[in-house]
Amino acid sequence: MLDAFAKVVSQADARGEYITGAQLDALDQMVAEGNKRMDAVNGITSNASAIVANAARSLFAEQPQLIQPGGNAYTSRRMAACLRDMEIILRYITYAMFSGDASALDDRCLNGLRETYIALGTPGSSVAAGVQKMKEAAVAIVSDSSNVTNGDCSSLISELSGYFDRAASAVA
Ligand code: PEB
Repeated sequence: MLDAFAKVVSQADARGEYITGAQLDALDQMVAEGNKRMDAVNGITSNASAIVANAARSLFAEQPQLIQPGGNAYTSRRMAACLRDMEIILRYITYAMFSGDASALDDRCLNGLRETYIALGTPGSSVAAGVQKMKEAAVAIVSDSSNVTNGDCSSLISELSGYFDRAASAVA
């Protein structure tokens, strides 16, 4: 599991080279803008239950077969597993956002997840649709400029969106 700093070190080490000026500049920028990143993580983390519940509600409204008898989220056991899965995926996305690197998300959550859903008979495309709904909610929270010092969050938001897209395409 790497963060943005450890990633640069491991790449430099693999090539037997010093850390480049461009890499230092990028990390310097990340430190300088660290408060925005922490605010983004905090905003998602403290609204996690609402993000998950609203995304699930909206997914089931669009794909009602999931909650009908025989559906993949039918019975409270499967419904609970589904909400739990969405929460797990969201949690790993917050780790990626916090560390500025996707490796925690990749290695500990997404690796093998598609195969797990195939084995379970759970439709990965529906999980991906749920992840996209969580993305919309998370981006709205991070973009909300009320009660915070205003600044440009566009690159943070595209990084964040990228982690959701990565999770969605890993299972779709
Ligand atoms: C992944 N999900 C399920 C299982 C596992 C995961 C390993 C099987 C074991 C169990 O039931 O607990 N676990 C999960 C995860 C990690 C992990 C992401 C990462 C570290 O360790 N059903 C739907 C929706 C979707 C869904 C489309 C969006 O209709 C999910 C939610 N996951 C779902 C369901 C089950 C499941 C299990 C319903 C139960 C399947 C079953 O037993 O029939």
